[in-house]
Amino acid sequence: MPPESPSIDVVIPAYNEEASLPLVLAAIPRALVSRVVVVDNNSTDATSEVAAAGGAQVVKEPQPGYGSACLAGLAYIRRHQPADVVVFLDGDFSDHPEELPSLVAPIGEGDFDLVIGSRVLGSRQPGALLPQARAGNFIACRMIRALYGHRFTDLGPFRAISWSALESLEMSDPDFGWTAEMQVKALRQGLRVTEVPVSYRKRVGVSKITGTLRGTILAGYKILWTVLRYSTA
Ligand SMILES: Nc1nc2c(ncn2[C@@H]2O[C@H](COP(=O)(O)OP(=O)(O)O)[C@@H](O)[C@H]2O)c(=O)[nH]1
Ligand SMILES: [Mg+2]
Repeated sequence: MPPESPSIDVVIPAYNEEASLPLVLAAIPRALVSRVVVVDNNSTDATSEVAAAGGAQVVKEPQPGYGSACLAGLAYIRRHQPADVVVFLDGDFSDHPEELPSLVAPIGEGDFDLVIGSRVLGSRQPGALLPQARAGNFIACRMIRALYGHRFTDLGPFRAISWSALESLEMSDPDFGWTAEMQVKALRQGLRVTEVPVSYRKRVGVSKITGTLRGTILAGYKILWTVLRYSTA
């Protein structure tokens, strides 16, 4: 039985997010969080500096990619006394960090191992979730349902997972397959997964993934491939 109020590490992958990161860091309910790790992949702006000024532990990862950044954050945590739960959060201020308690609650109550913040179930500012992201999510969730028999509504980045469950997943995706990999591996391993609604607003600064044609194509391809790949593993 996990404790009622688990200790929490927050991992934020960030690439050129100097404008949004201070807002993200200020909105995290710090009293509930042991440590915030910002993973910077060769940003050319002041991402690392604003992260440190906002009280985060800065980890630098030369290998580019969303998954590589998350892996580097986890490697750091593994070496420095992991908390009970890891919360992943983007650095763009699209998510509402103050909603962290509702993400962690199902784990703290001992009922679940992985909790996905669903932007589809939550309230979205018009235009916040781009049409290509909505379509990609929908297709990926349909495929997951067909291949794994579980109904997700989103592959959102704001999520909570117990450290022990996360370690058992042996995450490996270096880029856009990261979120899907976590969800399908959790299903394959029979982890207890659920979703809670989260709010979503337009990001501060420039999109690196679904706001670009290249990012959309690469992410769409990689996510669907990841869903397929682990279905036969
Ligand atoms: N460290 C790191 N962070 C990244 C990389 N690509 C995107 N991010 C971060 O991942 C999050 C999501 O990216 P974003 O540009 O918002 O993509 P979108 O939500 O699809 O528009 C943001 O916090 C980005 O700074 C990367 O290569 N390395
Ligand atoms: Mg974003």
